[in-house]
Amino acid sequence: EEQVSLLLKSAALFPPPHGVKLSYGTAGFRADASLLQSAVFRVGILAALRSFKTQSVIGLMITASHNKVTDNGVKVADPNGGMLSQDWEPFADKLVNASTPQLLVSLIVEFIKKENIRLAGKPSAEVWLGRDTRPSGESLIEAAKEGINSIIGAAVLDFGVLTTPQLYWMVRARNKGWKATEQNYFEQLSSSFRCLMDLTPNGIKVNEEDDKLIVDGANGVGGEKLEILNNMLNNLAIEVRNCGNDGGILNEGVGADYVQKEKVIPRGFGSKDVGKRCASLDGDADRLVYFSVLSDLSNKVDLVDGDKILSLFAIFVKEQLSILYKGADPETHSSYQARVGVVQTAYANGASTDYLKQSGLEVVLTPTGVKFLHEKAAQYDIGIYFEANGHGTILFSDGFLSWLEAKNNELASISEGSEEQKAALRLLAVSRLINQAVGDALSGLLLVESILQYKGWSVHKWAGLYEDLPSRQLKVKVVDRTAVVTENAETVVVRPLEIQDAIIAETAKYPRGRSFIRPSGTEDVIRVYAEASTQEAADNLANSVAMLVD
Ligand code: NG1
Ligand code: ZN
Repeated sequence: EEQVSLLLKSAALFPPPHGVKLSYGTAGFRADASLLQSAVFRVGILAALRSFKTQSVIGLMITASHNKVTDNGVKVADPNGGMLSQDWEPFADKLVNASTPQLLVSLIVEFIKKENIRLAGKPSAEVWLGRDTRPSGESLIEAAKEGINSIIGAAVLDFGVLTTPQLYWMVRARNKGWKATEQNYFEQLSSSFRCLMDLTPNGIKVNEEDDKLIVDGANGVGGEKLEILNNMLNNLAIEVRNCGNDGGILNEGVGADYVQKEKVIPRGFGSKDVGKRCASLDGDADRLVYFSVLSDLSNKVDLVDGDKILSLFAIFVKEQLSILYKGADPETHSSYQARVGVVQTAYANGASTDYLKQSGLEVVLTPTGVKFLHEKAAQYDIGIYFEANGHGTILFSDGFLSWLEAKNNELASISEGSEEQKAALRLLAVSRLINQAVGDALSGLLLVESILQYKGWSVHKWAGLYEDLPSRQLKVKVVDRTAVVTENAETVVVRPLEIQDAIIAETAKYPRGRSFIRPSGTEDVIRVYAEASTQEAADNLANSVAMLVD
């Protein structure tokens, strides 16, 4: 009774905007920030219920990532630091689109019954909040708090400005009973990075001025957090630009999405940077790409995208495993054949998939969206996933990690300091450095840097692992993006009926041609992707496929 009237009262303060239908897409709810007060309030309620249901801390993040500064969004982190369980997404949609407080409350009552959620008076639910640097974030956080506080017994902790991966990392750590503050996050990243650097072969020089890494912070949260991390490291030289404190606008002409899609240098970079190793973060620092500035004054970059970061990680992991196994005497040793899986989406450059397969790795495709990649990667002992846009991480299974710990102890007693033991230590350090909750630009960057050191590679050497096939992405505005339905990890259109045959016919005209379309999960558009052996061919193919969509 008390609960119902509290909900009715607070819901009346957050009327949903007229004529707007939101859906929990690839990355939560996203829209122009002015449309989101009601949605965020209601997601606050959902997060509190989720916390009661799971009896764990739940995260709620206010961000629209790489989208423009006037947009915002909200997404929920489950107890393990992953995305909200997919079976709650339909409830999220219904909740956010309910037109009146009465309807909202009846949906909640019905759902609580169906899910058998037991609300309790004393604080027994807890939601942790974070936001990126968008100005609209402050009032949206207040809306989230109102939502959480309208469920009796739910507590809220506001951490202010964080990167998405920081909040998700903290939620996961908290629920595992580990140290879970932002400071703990920085300490774990810096100490495991130091450990990896200490294990690099002798003779590799670090910290030289001309070997400095230059990072574009997208004028968002990532730059300021990277500065903090940087101050805790003494074996890496980083210069951060586009921190957002010099009037630059979030994601405008800067950031990982811009650099990856346009393949041009971000603001603040120029001819002085030719040949240097550069990296770019996105607005909430869960994406990372590397690049180097070309010398031809064209503003173009040599892009090292998520696929190449994935390739670097995958060959490193494979190499360490083979060092580890080399010493294993099959008679006496517990040999554990770790299953290594590499997970990509249809956006992965075809040349990367070929390269990975030729390197003897098992590659699988999933639909776009971190939740799908993450879920698939979690099925392996070591699952490495990346989207071409730079979002990804490496997941280690609990079983493999305990085997590795034991192996390391065994090696320490029989062959302390051997190559095998170093390989075990490196893999353990990677598992602590790389964010196990979600793709994380900061931890990804430190892992890239340590692997480049280990191998003694320049960014050019790395970029040359394979040559990307030229590609083109387009978007076509449509009235109803759900009219397009796909299958086979989005590589095949099944509705509208005729389109797939037409795409196949177009693609067949181009050597190494490949093309697919899919409805975006974050914008009202159909996305078109094409690749082919030349840029002109990729452009033409993309254009003619886009024409089929209209
Ligand atoms: P949509 O709008 O569903 O294509 C985009 C990215 C995803 C993912 C999400 C979440 C592309 C082609 N798509 O999703 O990979 O990062 O945003 O931010 O880059
Ligand atoms: Zn992001």
